[in-house]
Amino acid sequence: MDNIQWYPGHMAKAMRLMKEALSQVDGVIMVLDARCPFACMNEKLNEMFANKSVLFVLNKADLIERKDLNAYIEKFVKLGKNVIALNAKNKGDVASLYSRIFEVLKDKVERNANRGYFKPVRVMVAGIPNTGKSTIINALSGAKKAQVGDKAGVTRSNQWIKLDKIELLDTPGTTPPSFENQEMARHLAYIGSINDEIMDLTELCLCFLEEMNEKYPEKLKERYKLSGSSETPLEIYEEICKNRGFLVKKGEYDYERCAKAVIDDLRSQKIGKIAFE
Ligand SMILES: Nc1nc2c(ncn2[C@@H]2O[C@H](COP(=O)(O)OP(=O)(O)OP(=O)(O)O)[C@@H](O)[C@H]2O)c(=O)[nH]1
Ligand SMILES: [Mg+2]
Repeated sequence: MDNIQWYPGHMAKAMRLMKEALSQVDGVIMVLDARCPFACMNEKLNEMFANKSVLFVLNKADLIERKDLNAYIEKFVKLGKNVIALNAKNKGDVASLYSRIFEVLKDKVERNANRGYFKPVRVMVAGIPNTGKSTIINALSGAKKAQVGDKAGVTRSNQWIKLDKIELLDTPGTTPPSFENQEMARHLAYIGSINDEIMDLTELCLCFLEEMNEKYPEKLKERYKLSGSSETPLEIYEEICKNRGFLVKKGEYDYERCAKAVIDDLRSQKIGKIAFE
């Protein structure tokens, strides 16, 4: 498929405003999607936070198998990173995240305590679009203070959310100015971190079916009642069109409608738990 490239003006601006806010924060929570955490690593953000304490959150941990999650966690630990897995919709997980933030920022918390007056710890929440930054902030604060939505680019400006002991800065999701690794870019597209409108969804669907057919053929077969006779990704694509009745007219497949349905199934977890890396 064509190269994926997405760096709209609001992101360049968001990066600039994040850089400006950096001097006001004690540390950073970098929110990654657990299904493809390395694709979610925006090197521009990592560079920006080089001198800050960073806690990497593998969010949406409920969407992959435990063994895959453990393997990813191990990789981050080996790289010497602070890491925690999270299902932002699980209260116990959110409580663990809250304690972990204070653990990672222990020095800052102690320094604040020694000032003689109370100063909350201030944390920037950053990451590529749609990873669940705003959801995590709402979960930590116990209220719907930040806007959330299942598409890229919901948060459009920095917003401070103040809790008793901690202040969280919600930021807009940002991608790198260019994607050097197109396979990783496709993974971001699958999980809804790239605006669907800039891509050809039929090409994306074909790539997804190819990858699924290699990594999770059984899940694909089960979801779409495949006969097993289709071999190429295109044959599988057309069998899904046929099985689901996605036709423009008799004998002519509606590839577009099928692509939307398949991508929707993936994002609404109807195909099951998938680890892309
Ligand atoms: N299954 C699952 N879904 C989650 C989790 N966390 C967030 N979501 C969903 O992910 C979608 C995106 O959440 P947001 O909080 O808006 O993501 P964001 O990172 O703030 O996105 P931008 O503001 O666009 O950068 C929403 O539909 C959330 O309900 C999680 O741990 N598990
Ligand atoms: Mg947001």
